[in-house]
Amino acid sequence: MENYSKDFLLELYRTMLRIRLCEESLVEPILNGEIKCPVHLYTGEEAIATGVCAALSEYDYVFGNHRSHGHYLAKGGDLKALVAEMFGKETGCARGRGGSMHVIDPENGMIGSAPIVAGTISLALGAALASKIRKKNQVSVSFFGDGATGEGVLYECLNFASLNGLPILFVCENNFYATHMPILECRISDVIFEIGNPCNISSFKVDGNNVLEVYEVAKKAVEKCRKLDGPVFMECVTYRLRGHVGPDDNIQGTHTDIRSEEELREWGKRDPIINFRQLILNQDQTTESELNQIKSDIEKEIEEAYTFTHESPYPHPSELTKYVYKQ
Ligand SMILES: Cc1ncc(C[n+]2csc(CCOP(=O)(O)OP(=O)(O)O)c2C)c(N)n1
Ligand SMILES: [Mg+2]
Repeated sequence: MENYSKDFLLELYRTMLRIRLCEESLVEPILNGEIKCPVHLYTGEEAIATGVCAALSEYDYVFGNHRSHGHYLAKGGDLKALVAEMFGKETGCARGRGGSMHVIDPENGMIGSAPIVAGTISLALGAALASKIRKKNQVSVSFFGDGATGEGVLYECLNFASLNGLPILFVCENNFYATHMPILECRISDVIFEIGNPCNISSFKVDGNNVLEVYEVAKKAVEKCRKLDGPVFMECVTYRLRGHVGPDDNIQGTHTDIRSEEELREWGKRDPIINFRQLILNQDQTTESELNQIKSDIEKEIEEAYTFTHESPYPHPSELTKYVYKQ
């Protein structure tokens, strides 16, 4: 392990835990029906958004998908506005009109997310093209799942990005399932990073549950992109510890989670936050009490976000179509 400052290590820990606790706070309101939009939790995958976004500047851009709370928070998105969005409030990050799958905070470089699988990859590409033309020195990151490798637009974007030397980092979060479809039922291989090779894109396979490994590869990738020596492709291998949509596909009565108990147990042992916590404790980088303080500060922030949300109004019915595009 390189020599990281204590502040940096604690910041990585804080970011991952903040994502985890914020999302876990949504579980009860999802189950009791207070939250009405579909919610795809990022639980277990926090090291990817955290490691990649730690390598970015505030001016860089991030584009997400249907499972993007982690990308939003790691890029500096406002936590209060995220919670308010889940409850459909006017103070939400998409003014209560978008819900969990349309989280956005342009001021902090989270340019948007959308549930169409692979739907934002070409948007990230466009942002990277604009950055190059305008000589802005900004890097665009496109986060997508293994399921997006079944969409043609990804391959068009890889080709175009390489052909034009665009400053874009493709980050594939390979959690081995697309909804309830195991990867080997829809792909000839469960190894993804090689799809960058035919386009001469530097491509890497990374342990997506190891935040330092993600950060180290992302940092070099971002430097390469910034020099217009990119693009770069990262496959981050991970696993979701919750259901595809909602906290647990079984609890919700649908019994659609076909993953075995044993597989879940094995991946549970590779929890990115628990393992990183142990690593920094073992290396005497921190103490239990410091880590507990971080946790209670986050819990307080989340509590305040709920007060803010419950005190916020719903959008006025007269504004139902206000932001709907009309020709
Ligand atoms: C174009 C398109 N096809 C199908 C769907 C339905 N759908 C929603 S999420 C999903 C699976 C996505 O899997 P993956 O990209 O691996 O992301 P994960 O949910 O595993 O994070 C599918 C097929 C969709 N939203 N868009
Ligand atoms: Mg997947």
